[in-house]
Amino acid sequence: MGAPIVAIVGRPNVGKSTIFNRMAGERIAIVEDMPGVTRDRLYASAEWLNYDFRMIDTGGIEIGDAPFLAEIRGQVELALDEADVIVMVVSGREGLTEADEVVAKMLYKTDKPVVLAVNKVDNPEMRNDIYDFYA
Ligand SMILES: Nc1nc2c(ncn2[C@@H]2O[C@H](COP(=O)(O)OP(=O)(O)OP(=O)(O)O)[C@@H](O)[C@H]2O)c(=O)[nH]1
Ligand SMILES: [Mg+2]
Repeated sequence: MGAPIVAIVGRPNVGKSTIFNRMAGERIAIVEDMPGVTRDRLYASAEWLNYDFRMIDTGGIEIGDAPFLAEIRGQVELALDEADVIVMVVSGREGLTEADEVVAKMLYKTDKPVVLAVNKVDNPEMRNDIYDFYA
């Protein structure tokens, strides 16, 4: 059996590619402060606490019916099919958004384990803002 696969999903601009690059230990995915930067899925090997695994970075899932949004959602579906574990990333800075709910709905369909990661919690005070995400 190959290494387990972790798929990183979430709405645009929450920091998925930043986490992916950090875990991979190199700058594979483009990171920018604008939504919709990642479109195709990207793969990398990673190691954390002596566990070897593979990661898939995916494009941000957004509300809307533009053709590229449908394409990104299709790419995410492929990543979900391949994954053993899914990490859904949200942003503690912006809080819970409608797009987060769209992502969550896509994940209801899978029976694979989903871990919710609240990113952009940059200081201890911001920890108080994470509880909305229990929804
Ligand atoms: N303040 C703060 N900014 C962050 C953090 N993680 C990432 N960012 C910034 O958030 C912006 C978006 O990061 P990306 O990693 O490109 O986000 P993404 O989810 O891959 O975005 P898409 O590919 O467009 O879906 C960049 O400007 C990052 O530097 C964090 O923990 N705190
Ligand atoms: Mg990205």
